[in-house]
Amino acid sequence: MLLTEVTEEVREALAANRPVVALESTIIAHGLPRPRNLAVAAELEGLVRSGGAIPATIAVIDGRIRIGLDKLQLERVAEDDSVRKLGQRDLAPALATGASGATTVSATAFLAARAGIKVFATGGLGGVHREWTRDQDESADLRVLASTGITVVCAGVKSVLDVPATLQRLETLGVGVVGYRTEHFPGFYLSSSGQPVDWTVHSPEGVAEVIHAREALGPPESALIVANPVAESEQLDPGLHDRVLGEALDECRERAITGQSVTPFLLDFLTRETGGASLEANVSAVRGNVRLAAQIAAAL
Ligand code: PSU
Ligand code: MN
Repeated sequence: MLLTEVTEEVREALAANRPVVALESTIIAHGLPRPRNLAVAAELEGLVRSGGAIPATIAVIDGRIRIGLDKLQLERVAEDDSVRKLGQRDLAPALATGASGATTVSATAFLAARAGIKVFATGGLGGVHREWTRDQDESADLRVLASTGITVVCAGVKSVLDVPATLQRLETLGVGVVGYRTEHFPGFYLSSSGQPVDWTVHSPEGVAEVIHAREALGPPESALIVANPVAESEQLDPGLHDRVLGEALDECRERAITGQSVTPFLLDFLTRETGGASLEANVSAVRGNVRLAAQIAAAL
């Protein structure tokens, strides 16, 4: 692929049909505070390895797509202020201008699928924002997941969003959703969003069966979301969540924050105003997703 560098380790694993898990980089650059972000990024790669798979963290560095990052590149993503947030539509201008950027779910899913990676882990997906009847804001994650045959392990969609509206959009777009050991769609920081899921699987092998059945129907044209809740013992206190999220949404509106800045602003506000509790719930959710993604990749 033009302008793409795949690390030798990832290339060899893919060629030998060994398990590989793609990881996004926006969560590192724009979703978690420094210096914790770099520690988490390294920890996540370690979790993929202990699960018997090869991690492929994806980013754009100096105008080149990187599938798999070395230590210095991971540090760049975590620490360099000039690292932008790149959705799928931003890839071409970033490559053409030699920019560096962290890839969101949309850009990561797109690049991972093109590289032949079948499983991808993140925290919470983007989706339809609250008050979308007034301010239209729907993450590009949804459109790309509608047209990319990859499996995404996540703790649902970020709870700052309109979860029922996002689930409706996923249905319309033909994106598969299965709950992992749950009958409820997870709520990112919370174990449950309160919304039901239609399908539940109980093991990594069970998810692999769903993936094989999808492939038997023809090359998958849309994504499969494996919705994996954060453990109840590690979730954010639901009362605290609702109160601080209300304040965060008010502040976002008052300061007229829009577009790509909304999600990082809300996540950062929650981290500060919950005294770091939302950050711990976020990290716990991502850890669980990365572990499960490695097991699914191995089961395939
Ligand atoms: N999950 C996290 N933290 C994050 C994100 C996901 O735990 O920061 C990022 C993902 O990269 C996702 C993006 O694609 O937030 C959504 O941003 P937006 O709403 O602007 O599309
Ligand atoms: Mn958005």
